Amino acid sequence: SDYTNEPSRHPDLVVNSKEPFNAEPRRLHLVSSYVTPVEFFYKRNHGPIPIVDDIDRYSVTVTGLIENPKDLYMKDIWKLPKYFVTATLQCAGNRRTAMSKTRKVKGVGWDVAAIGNAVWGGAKLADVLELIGIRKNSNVLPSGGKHVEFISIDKCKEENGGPYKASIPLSQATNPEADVLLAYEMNGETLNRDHGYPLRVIVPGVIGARSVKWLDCINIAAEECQGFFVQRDYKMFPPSVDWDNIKWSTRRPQMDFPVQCAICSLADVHMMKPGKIKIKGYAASGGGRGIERIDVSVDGGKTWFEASKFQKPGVPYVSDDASNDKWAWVLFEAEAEISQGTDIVAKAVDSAANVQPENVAVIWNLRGILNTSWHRINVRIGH
Ligand code: MTE
Ligand code: MO
Repeated sequence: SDYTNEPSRHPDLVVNSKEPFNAEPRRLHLVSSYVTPVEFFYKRNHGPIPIVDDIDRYSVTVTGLIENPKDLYMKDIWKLPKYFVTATLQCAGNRRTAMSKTRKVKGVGWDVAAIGNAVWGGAKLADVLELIGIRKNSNVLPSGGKHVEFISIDKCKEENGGPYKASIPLSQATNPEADVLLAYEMNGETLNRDHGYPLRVIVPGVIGARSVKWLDCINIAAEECQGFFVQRDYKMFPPSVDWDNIKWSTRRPQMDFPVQCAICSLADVHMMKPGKIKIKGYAASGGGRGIERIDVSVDGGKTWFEASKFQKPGVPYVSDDASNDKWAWVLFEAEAEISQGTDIVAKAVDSAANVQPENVAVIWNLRGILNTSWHRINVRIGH
């Protein structure tokens, strides 16, 4: 494959793999702002970054189980009502490196920053599908169409040189409330090449793997996508399954991400003098569920207190407030007095009262996805 035309990137990113380019920001950069700057937004790729240089000739082909297949040009997409959706994108592999410490897993290693929050601007997929005659809130079409598949123009070795692809149910794609976007803007700027220029899918509340970048084709199908990343990757297996006994077809592709949180103001091992410590991080849940609470412990999990949380800086976040960005993370902050070596722990509770597992061992899985175990920082007293 050809990696000679990669875009330039911020030098402060932590590069987890160079080709394909996979990188995340440093922890502190991640929680410096509610909306993650584009240059500090994690980049997750499976091949070289495609180049689309003639925007007038670029089109998305909508095809499959529909009467009139159609090429949609950017001018057709731009004409549709424009929506801004603040949504957190999280890779299912976020925190994979820590899962490997229990038992080795397969995949690109990530610290806690394979996640970011952006304001995505674009057309609603429900409006795009209406253009080709598919009604809002359709569960199944007379043709048997039940899934919407997104096919990219990139080339991945997992697909034997073919494009990255994924699908979502038609019901989600045609539900305007699900806020699925064909996005052409990120934080008010034209989407850049790393993040999917000229057009990408954003599926809020769902693992990043379904938000296909560099969209080439939308295929209406009876079955979910049969591609590698849907059928043989991004599935959650129990700890008993390993590479010698895995049966991919026994599990469903992961969609919503579970409740997650991480401390971003401290390294895994934090050296300090006795005194005050600031604990800052993020919490997020999938499916549009809000964050009810973030519990923090400075005695390794024996006793807990609540962190303060916010989306808009200076405005306390209340989990059921209608003005919240429902697809977005919340940032949290707490302060404590530390006099001796200890573990600082954070865990979040979402609006459905879902909680995070205490240990990574109970959710260990061979692909190392969805590490949502309590986030622990080891504090040592010294210089
Ligand atoms: N789309 C294409 N075409 N190719 C890819 O490799 N990676 C997916 C998804 N969409 C990918 C893709 C994965 S696994 C994630 S987590 C997100 O894009 C990452 O999006 P980002 O790089 O904009 O952060
Ligand atoms: Mo991902």
